Amino acid sequence: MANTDPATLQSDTIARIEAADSLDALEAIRVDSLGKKGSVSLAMRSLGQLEGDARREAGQQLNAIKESITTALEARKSTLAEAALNEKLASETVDISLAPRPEAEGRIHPLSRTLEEVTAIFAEMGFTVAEGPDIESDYYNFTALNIPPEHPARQEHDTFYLTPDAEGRRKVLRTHTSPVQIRTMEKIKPPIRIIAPGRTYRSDHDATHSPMFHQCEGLVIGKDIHMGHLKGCLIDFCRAFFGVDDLPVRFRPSYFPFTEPSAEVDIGCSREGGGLKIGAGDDWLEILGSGMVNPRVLQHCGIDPDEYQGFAFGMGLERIAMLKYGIPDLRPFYDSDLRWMRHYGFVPFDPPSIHLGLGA
Ligand code: 2NM
Repeated sequence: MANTDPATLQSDTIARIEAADSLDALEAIRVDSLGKKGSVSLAMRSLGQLEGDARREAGQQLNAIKESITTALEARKSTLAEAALNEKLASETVDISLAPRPEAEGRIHPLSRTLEEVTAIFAEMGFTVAEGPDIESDYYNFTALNIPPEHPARQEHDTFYLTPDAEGRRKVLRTHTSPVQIRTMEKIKPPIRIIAPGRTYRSDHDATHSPMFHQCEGLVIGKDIHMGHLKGCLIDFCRAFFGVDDLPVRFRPSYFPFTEPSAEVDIGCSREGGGLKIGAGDDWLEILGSGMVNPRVLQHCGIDPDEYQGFAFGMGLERIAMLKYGIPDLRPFYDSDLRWMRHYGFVPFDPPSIHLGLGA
C-alpha cells in the first residue's frame, strides 16, 4: 500500500477497522497499518524522498492519518471488548430468581441451652469454666474427695470401672465432676472461682436416671469464704436461672464426704392439680447439693485449711432443664428424635436474653 495515496490509505484502513469483528482481526489491521512494516510506517519512511514544503505537508498529513487510525482502532477495540463482555455476561448469568433449596433449620438442644444459661449466670459472678477427663483415676474420683476405699459412698455411686492395668489399678468413668475441682486446686493457688460442667456416669437406668448424664459443679476458695457466701451465691443463682426474683430458697442440712457442713438446696414450688409451678406454693423441690469444702479435701490438694476455706456445689443439668422447661421424661434427651427437638429445642440466635446473665 506504500504507493496508495494517503487519503485512500486512511479511508481504506478505517473501513477495515470498522468492519473488524474480533479483537484478533483488529490487531492484524493495526500491525498491517501502524506496525514496523505497516502501510503508514512505510509511507512515513518514503517521506525522505521529498523535499522542503512538500515533505513537511506530507509529513503532517501522514501524522494526522496515523492519529485518526489510532483513534479508530481504540474506538473499535472498546466496542468489541464491550460486546465480548456482554456476550459473556449473557451466557454466564446466575439465575437469582431460582428458589433457594429448603434449609432445615436446626434447634439448640435443651441441655446445651441450659448449660449456656448456667454458665452465663456464673460468668457474671466471676466464675470461669474448668474441664477435665471423663476417664479418671480412683484417686481423683474418690480418695481425694474423702471417699476412702470401702466407704459406702463408693457403692452409692454405681461406678463404671475400666479393665484393671498391670498393677491392678482400675480407672473409672467419673461419677461426678468433682475431680475437676481437685485437679484445679492442685494446679492453681487460691483465690479460686470455677464451675466444672461436663458428662458424668453412673450405672443406673430408668425414667429419671441415665447411665450418662451431665453435672455442673462449682468451687470457690479464698481466705475468708464462709457459709454466707455459699448461701448468697446459690440463692442468686436459683433466682436468676428460674427467672423468679423472690423465689423461696431453703438450705437443708445434709451429708457429703467432701463437704462439712453440707446442705441441700430446695426451691419453693406448688404441685397443685398434678402440675408443677416453680416459685409459688408451699412445697419444696431439690435443686442443688452444696457445702463448705471438707478440710481433709483441701489438705489432699496441698491447700492449708487454716489459711483458706471455701464452698462447693453441684447440680444435675438434665434435672434443672426438665424443671425449667417442663420436660417430663429424661430418656428422649439422648434419642436425637427430631420431633422432640422441634418441640423442646431452641431456635438458634433467637432469644436475646441468655448471654445477658443475671440481669436478663
Ligand atoms: C456436690 C455437692 C457438694 C463438691 C465438692 C467438691 C470439692 F472438690 F471441692 F471437694 N467438688 N464438688 C460438691 C459439694 C458437689 O454435688 C452435689
